[in-house]
Amino acid sequence: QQLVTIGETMVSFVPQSNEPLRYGTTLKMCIAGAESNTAVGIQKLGGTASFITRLGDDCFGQYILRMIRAEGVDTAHIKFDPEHPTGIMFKEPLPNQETAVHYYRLDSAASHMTPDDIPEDSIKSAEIFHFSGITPILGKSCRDTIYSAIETAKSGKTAISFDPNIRKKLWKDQDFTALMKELASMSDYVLLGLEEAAVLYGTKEISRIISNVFSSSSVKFLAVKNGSAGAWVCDSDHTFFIPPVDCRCIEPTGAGDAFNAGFLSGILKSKPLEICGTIAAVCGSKATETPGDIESLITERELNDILNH
Ligand code: KDG
Repeated sequence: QQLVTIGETMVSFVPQSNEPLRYGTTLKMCIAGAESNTAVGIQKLGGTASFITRLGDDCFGQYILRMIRAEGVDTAHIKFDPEHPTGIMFKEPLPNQETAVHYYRLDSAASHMTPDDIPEDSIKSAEIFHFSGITPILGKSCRDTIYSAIETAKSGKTAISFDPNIRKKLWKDQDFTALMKELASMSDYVLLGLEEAAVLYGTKEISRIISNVFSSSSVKFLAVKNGSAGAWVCDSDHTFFIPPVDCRCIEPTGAGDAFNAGFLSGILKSKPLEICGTIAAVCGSKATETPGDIESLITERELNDILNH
């Protein structure tokens, strides 16, 4: 596969109206998970992706497997854990067009992943190993799993792609800033939000973010995402501002993962850096047009139609 990624996928219950959950709004069953979102995004853009996780041996785990496999993602290395449940989450609309997330994922199957769950060959044979900062904070065994996958990627020719995906709700009272910075410094591609850059590097000034991130010699490309205000894509010598793309935003969760899928699919097709940024911006903006995370990830044909008009 071109891209391999490891993470937790949850069943996500998505409200069908703007009512707060405490009034018993109708919910639709969807899937959510930063890494599986990106894997599905790559696959829809004509690439090949493999997703590694543990699911509970329950109806939710079976649903997630069906959903991911239906998109063509390689699921051969997904394991079912008979002892722990599949994580679930609920989205709740907030008055200011933002979304609150309620997690029920403590002690989930995915949080019990271990380095033994990761087939070395599939990491070594991939062009890119992508992960987010969510997985290594799910627990010690998940952290070990990610470090082991990084080591395997580094022992081969697999590029490492990292998005810190900071979820303060999961950080609770722990500070994972140092861990996130270390993981970024070990990566080839660092894809992060402007707000996340401010948390990690104490600045929102793009030139200072660039000098912080590129102080590690392993980093080759950086993307800084700023939602509806656009993005920057950089290598150590060039910075391109990528203007925002028009969309009819309904719910923004997952836009960053879609941006990553677009960016990495451009890299996989050896496109110039600025074009990778443009593809990423189109994918990210279009991903906001449905309430779920993956339903509005665009296909290669849709991308080409947008780029050509
Ligand atoms: O990036 C979107 C993710 O945040 C969402 O799909 C859920 O992965 C998720 C998480 O752990 O919050």
